[in-house]
Formats: sequence, C-alpha cells, structure tokens
Amino acid sequence: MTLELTVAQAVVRFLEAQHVERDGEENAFFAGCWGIFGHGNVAGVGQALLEREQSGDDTHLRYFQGRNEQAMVHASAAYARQRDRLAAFAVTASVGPGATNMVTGAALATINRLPVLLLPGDVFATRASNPVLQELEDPTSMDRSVNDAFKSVSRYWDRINRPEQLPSALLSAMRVLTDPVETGAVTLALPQDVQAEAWEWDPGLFERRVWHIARPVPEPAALARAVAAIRSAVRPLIVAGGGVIYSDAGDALSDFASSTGIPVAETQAGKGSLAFDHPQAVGAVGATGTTAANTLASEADLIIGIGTRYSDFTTASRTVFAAEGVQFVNLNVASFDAHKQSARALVADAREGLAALAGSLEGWHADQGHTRRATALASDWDAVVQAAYDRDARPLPAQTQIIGAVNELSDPHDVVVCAAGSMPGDLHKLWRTRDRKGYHVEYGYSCMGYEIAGGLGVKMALLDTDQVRDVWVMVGDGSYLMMNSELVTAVQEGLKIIVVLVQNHGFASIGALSESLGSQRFGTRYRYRTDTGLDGDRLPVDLAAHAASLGADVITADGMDGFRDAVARAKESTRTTVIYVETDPMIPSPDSMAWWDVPVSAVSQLASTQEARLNYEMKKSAQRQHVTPPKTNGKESKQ
Ligand SMILES: Cc1ncc(C[n+]2csc(CCOP(=O)(O)OP(=O)(O)O)c2C)c(N)n1
Ligand SMILES: [Mg+2]
Repeated sequence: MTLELTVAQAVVRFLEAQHVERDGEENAFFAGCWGIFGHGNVAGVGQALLEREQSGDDTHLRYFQGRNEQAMVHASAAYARQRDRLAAFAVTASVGPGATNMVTGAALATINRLPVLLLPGDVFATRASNPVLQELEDPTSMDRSVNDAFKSVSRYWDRINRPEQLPSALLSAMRVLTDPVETGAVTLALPQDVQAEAWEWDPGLFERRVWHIARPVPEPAALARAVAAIRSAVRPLIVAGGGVIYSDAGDALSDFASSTGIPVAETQAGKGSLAFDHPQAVGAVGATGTTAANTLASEADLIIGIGTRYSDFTTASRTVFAAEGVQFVNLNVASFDAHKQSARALVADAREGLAALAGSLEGWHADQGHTRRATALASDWDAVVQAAYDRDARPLPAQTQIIGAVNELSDPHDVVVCAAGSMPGDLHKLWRTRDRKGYHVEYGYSCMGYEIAGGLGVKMALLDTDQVRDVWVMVGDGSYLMMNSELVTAVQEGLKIIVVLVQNHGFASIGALSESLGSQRFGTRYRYRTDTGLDGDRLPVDLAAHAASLGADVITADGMDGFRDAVARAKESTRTTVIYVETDPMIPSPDSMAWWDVPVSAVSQLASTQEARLNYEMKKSAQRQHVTPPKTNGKESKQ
C-alpha cells in the first residue's frame, strides 16, 4: 500500500510526525513553519501547508507569516534556544532572494548550534523553463544554484531533485537537527517543479517517530584523568558555557560548585548557569568579564571548561588564562570543543559529566582560602554593578542605568534578549541573572537585527510551554534600523514583547572600539555629510514615530524617572510596547581589565593609529597559545 502526495505535501506530513524525547519527556519537534511565498514555494510547500490547515487535523503544522526571511530564521533560532533545542521551526522561502536572505540566519543558527530546518525553493530540476525568474545561471555548471551558498553555513545540506531522494534526506535532516553535537541549520533545497510532483510514498515515512536526545556519559579513563587533574589543582576555575544550559545542567553545576567550592565564571551563552547570587558565582569571564572572574582566570592553575567553545570573548583573545603552566579540563559533548586549549578532554553531556565528576570527587573541596577569595571578589564586583545601576548621569542617562532599571523592575523570570552593539558586553558584566533561561544574548554571531525577531521567537517558546513571562528586547538604534520588521509580526500574532530602544545616534560600540584602535570613531555616528565627512548635525530620524507606525505602542521616556515609569507601564500592558530612550554614548561602563585582539594597522600616516599600534603590540605579547600537552605533577602524562 502506498500514499500518493506531492513532494511538498510529503515534507509537511513528515515534519508533523516528528517528536523528541529527553529524560522521559516527549514533545512534537516542529512548532510550525515560517514562510514568505513567491513562485518558488507558493504552489508547492505553500499549497501543502494550506491543505493541512484546512484538514481540521489539530496536529497540522502551524504556518506563521514573517516580513523578512532572515528574521524568520532568527525567530526560529531564538525559539529553539529558549526550548533548549527540544523544539524547532521549519522556514520556507521562495527561490532566489527569498532563499539567500536566509543565509545569515543559517550561519547564526549553526554558530550557536541551534536547530532550524530551512526549505529554500530552488530552480527547476527538469530545467524545462530555465532560466526562471531569479535564477543565477552558472555557465560552468547547470547543477549549481544560489542555494549552494547554504553549504558552508549548514550542518546538513541536500537538494531534492527526485522524489525518491526525499525519505533519506528527511531522516538525515532529523538526525542532525536532534543531535546535540551536530545540530545547527539544516537545508533541504526544494526545486519548485519537484515540490509539486506527485509520488507514491511508503506510509511508514509518515508514522509518528520519536528521536531520543542523547546524553552521552564519560569514558571511565577520561573521567579518571579529569578527576586527578581537579584533585591536584590549587586555584581551579569553572568556565560555564551554553552547553550547561542546553543540557539543563544548572542544578548539577550548582551542587558541584557548592560541594567542591570551585568558583564558576560564565560565557555569554552560559550566563544563567548559576544565579548571580550563588556563593560560587563570579560572573562573566573574558573580554566583557567581571574583575572577579578575570582575576581568578588569570591566577587559575586549572580551568574546567563546561559546554564552552572558548570564543575570543571568553578567553580575552587567549590572554585571560595567564598563569604559568595553566591546564584545562574540558567537559563537552562535542569532541571538537573538548580538545581545545590542549585540554584533558571529557567528552560527555554536561549534566552526566558533572554527575560523574561529583561522584568521583565526593568529600573533596578546593582550598578554603581560594573559595573564600572568589566569594569576596564577586561581592566587590557586585558593588561595582550596583554603582553602575545607581549612577545619576545628566542630562541623558548612562546605558548602565537603563540596564539596572530593567533588571530591578522586571520579574526574576522575565527574559532579556540582545545580540549586538554595546549592550551585550554591558549585559554580560552587569545583568543579574535570576533564572537559568532569563538571559538570551546571541553572541555567537552577534548579528545586528536579531533582537526583535529573536524576542518574538522567545515569546513564542514561552507561550508554547505555558510560561507567563515578559520578554525584554534590548536594542540599539543601529540594530533597530537594520531590522525592525518583525514588530509587525508581533502585532499580527497578538504577542507581547517589550522593546527597549536605546537611541545614541549611531554605532557607539564600534565608535569606542574605533577610538581605542586609533581610528577616531570614523563612520560610526549617524550625522549629515559636510565638506569634511559625516560630521554634521544629527539625522532627523524619529524611531519612536517609526515604531508606532508599525502598530506597536510606544512610550518615549524622558530621563530615568520617565524610563522607570515606562517600564512599569509596559509591564502592565498586554500589547507589544516599545520604550524609546536616549542615552549618553560617551559614558563608559565598568572596566573588565581584559583585552580583545583586533589588529591595528602596522604602518600609518595617522598619529592616532601609530599610538594605538604600539599599544596593540604590547597587548599582543601577552597572548598565549595553550599548546602544551596536559601534565601530571610536573611530569608528562602517559595518556
Ligand atoms: C549584521 C551586522 N553588521 C555589522 C556588525 C558590526 N557591529 C557590531 S555592533 C555595531 C553597531 C551597533 O549599533 P547600535 O545597535 O546602535 O548599538 P550601539 O553600538 O550604539 O550600542 C556594528 C556595526 C554586526 N555585529 N552585525
Ligand atoms: Mg547606537
């Protein structure tokens, strides 16, 4: 017996039947399908979604309309992150520009290891009408289309030129999407003629299927090596990354830190692994770190990296782990990351790995003086945070005051969302996380324009899991201008997000970076052109009016009292609300005492650049490569 469906109908029916299970809990994997239609998908995937919506079957794949394909992928990635990768979206786009608009979103999802299934339309497989509208012809090969651009940003990529290819492609896509190591963007390019083609399918393809999310356990010998390294450490420091959160290992980490007294620092993706007031929490580490975490990192003889990929922000471009002979133990589900910094690799799920370490280290405690010092350093930093929240800059508030007010006036379980600009660094240092899923800063790709679309995805994830929590989207004027269109989608869907739109008339973050590198804030202010460059008056842009024109409620906040009042009103409202506030971009936030490697021109006519280059060379000399193999008690390890 077979079932006759088009290729697109088969895709939709298959997606509806996929489920995942972890720790005994099961749920449907696909929350729905985002889509913008054009000739490349309207009559294929579009028709299939319509047919299912009209079927009366309440398990049909829900359809969501976006404004911009990139934004739809961002919303999907944010959704998957908020759901700990246990649920995801598919995204359908037309052929050509609709498809390539998704490439940036795909890269973001893959960098952050977030599952999203991309279904770009593709040019005719039969070539019956080629070149079709929007087809980029390659004279060297008709087998190539713009969708080949997805290959380098996808974890799995396929093109369905014949219906028979679909079942194995779909199964491969699911294997990758649900694998904690492999996951990221998966692209199945669907030629527009093939989408509409009918085929007789084996009905087994559409049966309910459950994918079990793996929690690999550590290999005993690797565990023993890690335990030996920890036992002999004098000043150990844990660096908690996003893997801790995805694996839901927060409680295990909290218990482990309490029982061993090892301080815990957090990466951007790992922030929230511990509540900010846990006795062992020392906050953000690296280029945007706290003085507590960075001091401990610079003195540590052993770094225990858990679920981190050691980005340059985490390592302060390989300067923050500065002690002579510093060693690494890396607990990571991905062998690739576990082996970084010449570590003793402990390849395992974060929660399973922590449980195994805790079992082997029962009764062991780090040096009490080390533990006490970490707690004292963290408390010093907390006073710095309070001072940054409480300062009273006039006439315009400092960004740190805005962050402080949102932190203090939001509920402990609300979610803050951000991605690019000066705010991610400030949030990393200053935000007091009180909930393991309360901090959502996309800093793998740090993609301007992610913020509003991401906030929408987070809100959808909260609603789908019956959680009543507000979403605070922190967005700069530059990011807002780059992509604000999903405000319309929030209004359309009746979803409430609160957008804090921080107006500082340009790219303040890159301005400060530029100045520190001797490039004089070139090209970073939003100013009229004059004879001497972009240094005229401010542009007459009214972003508050713009947001209102998209259907959001807008509150223009005047000073800090006005801002606090706006926060309270936004909290009470049931509608998407934009709080527009002007800040002073020249007020710096507390210093991290850390470096970031951004090379400065080696030769220059500009005195500012020459000076910055000298400083760069000095800082660069502190960079370490961590290439020495792990050693035990000063002797070469046999392992
Ligand atoms: C898509 C994209 N383009 C460029 C950058 C580089 N970049 C990082 S932050 C930034 C400026 C952000 O401006 P804004 O949103 O106003 O935040 P502010 O720096 O003023 O806090 C730029 C251009 C980026 N991260 N993403
Ligand atoms: Mg700005």
